[in-house]
Amino acid sequence: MDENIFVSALVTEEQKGLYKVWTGGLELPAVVTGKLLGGAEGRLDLPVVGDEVRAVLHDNGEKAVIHAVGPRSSLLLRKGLGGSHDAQPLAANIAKVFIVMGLDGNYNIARLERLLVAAWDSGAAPVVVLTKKDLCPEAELAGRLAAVELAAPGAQVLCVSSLSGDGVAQVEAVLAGARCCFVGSSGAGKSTLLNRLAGHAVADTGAVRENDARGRHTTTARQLYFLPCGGQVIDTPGIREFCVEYAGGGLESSFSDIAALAAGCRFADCSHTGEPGCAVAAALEAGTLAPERLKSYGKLRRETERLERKSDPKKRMLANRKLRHFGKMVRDIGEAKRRLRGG
Ligand SMILES: Nc1nc2c(ncn2[C@@H]2O[C@H](COP(=O)(O)OP(=O)(O)O)[C@@H](O)[C@H]2O)c(=O)[nH]1
Ligand SMILES: [Mg+2]
Ligand SMILES: [Zn+2]
Repeated sequence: MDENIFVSALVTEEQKGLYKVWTGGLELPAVVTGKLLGGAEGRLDLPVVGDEVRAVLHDNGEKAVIHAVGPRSSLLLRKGLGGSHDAQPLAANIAKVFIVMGLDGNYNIARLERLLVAAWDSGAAPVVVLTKKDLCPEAELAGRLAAVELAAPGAQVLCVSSLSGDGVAQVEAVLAGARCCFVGSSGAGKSTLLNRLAGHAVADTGAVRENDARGRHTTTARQLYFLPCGGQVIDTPGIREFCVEYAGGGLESSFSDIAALAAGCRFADCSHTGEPGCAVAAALEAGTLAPERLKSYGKLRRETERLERKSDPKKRMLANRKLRHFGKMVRDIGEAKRRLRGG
């Protein structure tokens, strides 16, 4: 039997609950333990890119399982409309937040001010990086720089062209030896600057490749890059994409059997908790759906909804009511089966 030998590891990537961690000179795929997931009261209790975690290696050291998240020295959050409960963590343990803004049409002081608030809130030092210097007419540059410096007291302000390389050395000097995070709206030039700093293409650039046909972001991973200058950068995708889809779509795919049954329920929004004409309950009765299967689905759904509830008090109330019914139904069915078996 495997002994549980704990190692410390750095979280380098997060994509919908699947992680990568850096440990012992290797980057390994990682998941969190059920205990950590189940005990998490919200997204903030789960690993974030930049976190130091305690993990156990499995499969001859090819996979890691994360057992605990270490204390954070800083945490950058994107706060949602619902205030602090639906805050989305973007990066942990960063020394500096690079707020990237283009000197082209991307230039927007109001947005910069909001990002500065988030950066200061994180506990890390904000740095403003104005990109696309080559696209800014000489006559406008001084005025724009002055406006940015006025909006960003206490923050360093840098100006670069990732195309020509002008100003990149200053960015490297500020980055060197520090773990940083890039934030900024889509199209600001984050990935282009990152590629320039890396010396080769590590991140997708350009609006077209970041969006699928429906205009949604497809590059949803948060990822940490080790750069030749000795710095580390966590690139965050555009601001729009992050939401509580967390296990939502994946849950339906993993339980496509239940989803297929649910399609036959009389009510489109059937919660399978005793509504008339429920095809899921009928399948349970008929023995074509195993109660264990429904139970696992319920457990995972609870985990997803626990995250969602944080963001919406009304949803929270409804979810609690539904879950009570759901638990009771599973118990009742289990008891009925035991009675049938004569147990
Ligand atoms: N001319 C010019 N174009 C740039 C510069 N930086 C980025 N771009 C362009 O701006 C667009 C968006 O850049 P990207 O790095 O994908 O932005 P991101 O969404 O913040 O990662 C791309 O078409 C880049 O080629 C720059 O310094 N100069
Ligand atoms: Mg990008
Ligand atoms: Zn149903």
